[in-house]
Amino acid sequence: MNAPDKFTSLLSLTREPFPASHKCVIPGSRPDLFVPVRDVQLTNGETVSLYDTSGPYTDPKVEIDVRRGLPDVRGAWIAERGDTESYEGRVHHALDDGAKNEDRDAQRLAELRAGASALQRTPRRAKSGGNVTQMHYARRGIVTPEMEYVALRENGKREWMAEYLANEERAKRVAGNPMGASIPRIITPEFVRDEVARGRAIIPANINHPEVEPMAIGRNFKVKINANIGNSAVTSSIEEEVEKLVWAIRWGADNVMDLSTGKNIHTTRDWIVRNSPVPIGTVPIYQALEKVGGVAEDLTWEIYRDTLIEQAEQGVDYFTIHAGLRLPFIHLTANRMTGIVSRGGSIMAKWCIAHHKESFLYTHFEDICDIMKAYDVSFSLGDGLRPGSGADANDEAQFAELRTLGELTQIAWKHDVQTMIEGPGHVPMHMIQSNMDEQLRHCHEAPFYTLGPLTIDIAPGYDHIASAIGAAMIGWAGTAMLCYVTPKEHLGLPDRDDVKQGIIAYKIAAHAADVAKGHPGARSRDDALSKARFEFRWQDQFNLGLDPDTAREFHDETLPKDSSKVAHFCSMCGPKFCSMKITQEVREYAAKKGVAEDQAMSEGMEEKSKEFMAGGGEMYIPIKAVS
Ligand code: IRN
Ligand code: FE2
Repeated sequence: MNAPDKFTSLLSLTREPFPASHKCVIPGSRPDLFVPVRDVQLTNGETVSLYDTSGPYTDPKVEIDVRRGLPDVRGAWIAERGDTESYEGRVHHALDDGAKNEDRDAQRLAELRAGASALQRTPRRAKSGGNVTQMHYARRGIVTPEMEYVALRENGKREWMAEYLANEERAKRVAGNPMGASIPRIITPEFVRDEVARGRAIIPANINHPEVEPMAIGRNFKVKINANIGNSAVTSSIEEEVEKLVWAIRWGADNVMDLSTGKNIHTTRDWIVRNSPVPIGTVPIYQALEKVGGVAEDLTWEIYRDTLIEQAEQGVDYFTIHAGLRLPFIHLTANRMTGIVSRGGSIMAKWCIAHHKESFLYTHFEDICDIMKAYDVSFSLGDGLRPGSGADANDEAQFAELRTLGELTQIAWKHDVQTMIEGPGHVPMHMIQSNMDEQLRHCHEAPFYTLGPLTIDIAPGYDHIASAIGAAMIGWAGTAMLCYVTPKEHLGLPDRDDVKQGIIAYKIAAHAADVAKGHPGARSRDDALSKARFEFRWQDQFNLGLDPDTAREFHDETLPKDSSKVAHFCSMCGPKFCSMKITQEVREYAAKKGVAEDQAMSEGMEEKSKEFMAGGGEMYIPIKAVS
């Protein structure tokens, strides 16, 4: 069978390792537990280890065949717990979804089937009536390998264990964080267990997704970001969706949600889950709606329940479920500027109104919990009533739903089902803090996961920026995961470049929050980069950045020569007016003359002023003069 060339070439492009980087591992307490990190080799001999979400894709030593899927990370851990069984799932029957499409040519269908069946795994579930959630283990005092993995990953240091043992005191929580977070200096497996047990963090890791590299979402951990991908009826192919996944995690997406609608939903998801080292989330109501031909009123609990099971068998790690949107809340949106903007929310509102009945997601919530705990799928309780404009922010509809999500959290926790809470949306800056306050008040510290929020509504084409501002603020306030927004938000489907722009904007927001929250190790990357910048180690400056390619390209634009990559100036100020260069000269001057730095500064400035006047007194140096 011919592999589509376009895909192969795209994928090899994305597998390019980062410059001056290689994948290394932090070994854990057992031989099959090691956490990958990206080591950046600096020109001064130092190495900086970075948290890495890209899985094996950036490791040229690993052979990857997307038609077979990634190797297992945690298959043995799941098996040795002895509490699951494999069974004949629904995966096979669902393969034909969308097969009736007239426009599908036979060869293509055969190819898809062949690909999908190679990828299919026999599903597992908890042995009858059992519970296999990380929360269930945590609450019984069990530290799972997944929890240890998370601890190693959050610390990001090889020597953490030695450091921990040498000074156990330091592992205690640090007080005094301005936003009330309590991140310990050293994150231990026991700390992770405790956070999961009390519901303050989740580890989304379906037992049918053994390929996942475990990660945690919680406010005492690094702030995470989610990228949405997904085909719609008209646009992309399955291969392109896998490519988008690989591309998204390359730039740092911690989680990816597959929001596919239209044809081949099931098969697309098989490809994505089997090839994903990051947790995958979905909104199952989208597929359920496809099954009833797009007519919301025709949805039933049974169709929805079967869809949950089908996706749980495939290995989806968390489900957005809009169960807090209740019939009595719908009228609260009547006078809104922008009504109901959530896709899932509007589907459920339509169903409730058509039948004048309470939402089946709400009435069957405990039945849903039973499915979640049999596979360890986490709840992402949807915000169907989030505001779609600044004008609607923090209104009664939004908060009535939020309070209901709090109620549902307690029901989920009764079943030991891991839960996070989705939040807005569009919220002006001065109203952001109260969103976090209300969430903490009503949702019992379950992790908050927000979409932005967009701080203003006048930036179509730039909503990744409008929303990253809000995301940084709410991340600092304690939100655990930020759902990215791309420049195409409100306008169209994001392409490859939009996905990257959205992710980088959100990495900025998340990292800004980590630095402000004092997450151990967050600032060290900033420090390493600043040092490189001050010492004119250009390559190191590029390579430590979030996007080395763009940094290098921008520098090349004005100073293309290789020699300028070691030059002690840049094209902004030119060789004579570089503030950093001057500071270094002042320091040298002070050392040489044995005078204090501020005295040297004024003497040095005087000299510089003479030099400046002698040079013609021009503020801007023509590019030619410096290249
Ligand atoms: C995140 C926070 N609030 C909403 N989200 C994301 O929006 C959610 O995780 C999913 O990716 C998408 C669901 O959109 P609808 O169906 O609520 O519009
Ligand atoms: Fe919006």
